[in-house]
Amino acid sequence: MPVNNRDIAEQFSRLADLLEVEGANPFRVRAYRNVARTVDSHSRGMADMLAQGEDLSRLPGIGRDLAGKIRQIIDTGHLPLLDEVAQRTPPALSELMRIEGLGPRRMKALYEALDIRSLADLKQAIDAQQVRELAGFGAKTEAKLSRGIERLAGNVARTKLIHAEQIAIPLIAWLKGSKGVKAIEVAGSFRRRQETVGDLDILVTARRDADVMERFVRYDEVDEVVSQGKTRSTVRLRSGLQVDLRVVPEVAYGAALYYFTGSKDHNVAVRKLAQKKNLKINEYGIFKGDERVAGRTENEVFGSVGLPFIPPELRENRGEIEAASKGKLPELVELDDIRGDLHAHTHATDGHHGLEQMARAAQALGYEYLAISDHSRHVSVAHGLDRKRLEAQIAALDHLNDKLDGLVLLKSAEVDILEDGSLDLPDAVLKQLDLTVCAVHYKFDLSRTRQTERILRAMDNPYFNILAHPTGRLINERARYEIDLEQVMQAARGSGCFLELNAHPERLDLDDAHCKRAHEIGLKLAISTDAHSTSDLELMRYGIGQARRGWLQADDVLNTRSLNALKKLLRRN
Ligand code: DGT
Ligand code: CA
Ligand code: CA
Repeated sequence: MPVNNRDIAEQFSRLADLLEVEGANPFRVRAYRNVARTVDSHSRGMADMLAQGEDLSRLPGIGRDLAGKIRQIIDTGHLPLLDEVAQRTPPALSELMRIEGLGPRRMKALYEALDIRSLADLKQAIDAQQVRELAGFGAKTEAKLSRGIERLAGNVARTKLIHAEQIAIPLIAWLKGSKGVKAIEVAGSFRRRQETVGDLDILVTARRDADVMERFVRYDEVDEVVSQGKTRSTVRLRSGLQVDLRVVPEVAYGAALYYFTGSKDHNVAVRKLAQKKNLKINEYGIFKGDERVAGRTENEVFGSVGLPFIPPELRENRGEIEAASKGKLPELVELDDIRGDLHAHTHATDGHHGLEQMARAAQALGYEYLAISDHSRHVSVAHGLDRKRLEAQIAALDHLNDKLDGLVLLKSAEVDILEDGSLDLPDAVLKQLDLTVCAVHYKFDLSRTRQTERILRAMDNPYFNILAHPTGRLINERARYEIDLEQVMQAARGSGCFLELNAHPERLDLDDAHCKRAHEIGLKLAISTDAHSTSDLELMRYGIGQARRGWLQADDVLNTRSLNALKKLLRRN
């Protein structure tokens, strides 16, 4: 991997930090910081420039000596001076310096006032509330350092996509309020619709005189401005989510959008393709030699390497580049393809709304059908349905269906799969339903073999249709239970059962890789919201995002079918 400008800049700013803690000459410290800034914001890669025989010492603020140091980094990946300085700094100090929010000045104060020499020292001082007492610190800084330590340890959960979206939408609206903003888009894992995101990567094109950067750092939710520059700034919001904003020229917008959408693995693979054509792809454009040959749109980027547009959700280097080059990209399922929802609750069990309200919400979405699938008894929700109550609901559904226009409410139930693999309602009532949604809600800790057998056994019941949230995971909260999903998927396909892709953003269960596997073996999935309220029905789009990441086409998805076709598919022989 060629060394990029960001890596070079990071080494110089680390060097500056360490020297500052040592109390080195402030001019020298500033000189290194300047190099970091110059390199980071330079529009061309230092490595490329060197390769083309250009003289780096002609860059502003970079003399012979500094140009030589840049060359060392490019040649060896290391800056010997940094290694040397890091060696004589107490090792814990240079580790501590990696904590976000802990700059050299604060580091020095902690070192001198509280003799903090290690992460453990710092944690202890924070717990004892000593840090907030230091001049220039305060409780807020103390809390920030505490978060920084967690983040360093990798303990901070990634942000669920839905939360990231709730944060991104008002932020984008705020940025659009800046005069001179033209295009604006969130790239990164957010655009790829990954179930969680590490940070937000926002790209903007703007008129020269736009004040978008100033506006960004002034945003009400900003907790800390991590860095601010003309073309790139980073802030940490109160929620803890970090946001990068980059202002890019219009001629390079497509290249930047492409680059920062990632994923990194995908980018690397496409860059290799480009190299074979003697082209260079980076965030500034597509270059033939020194000439920018493309980069205004993403289509131009793909076109230049002879590929069709690859949807962001597929850009994970999981075969999409090969598929694209053979003209075999899947035609991914879209929200518009969805004709109904096969998993929803009412206040008969743990939902918030009644049958009619749910029906009206489904009509508003233009659905042809909505399955009402309230819980059976075993699950620990209040008032799980027994046979008698379910039969009463069935009667109510018949009655309501007579009145409804355009929408059919399907009779269903979310039936517990008991520990021995039997279902929680008698066949005599199950056979009155249009479909069952069957699920594991307890005994998550069975061995893999027993959990798998439990589910296989449940699928032997002729009234079993769809396995709901097949792994039981809750994102960031509960790991999946042990289960041989491959075996379960094969068995489902063999016996006319289906698996659910639960669209709820806390679940997204199946995950993308398992969706892709289902697609490969020809097992159809239901994308279902598991709605507990009318507004939950709108969570479908998260399921669609995950389905697209899993290469699913409309054909792979049960609920893209007309009611008649669906009923045929649900009939097991
Ligand atoms: P995240 O934030 O962890 O959920 O994941 P991403 O994919 O948003 O990653 P992030 O924010 O670190 O970077 C955004 C995109 O920028 C990433 O998807 C690809 C691109 N990128 C970042 N670093 C590199 C790199 O070293 N090489 C290449 N080729 N691309 C990179
Ligand atoms: Ca990101
Ligand atoms: Ca980022």
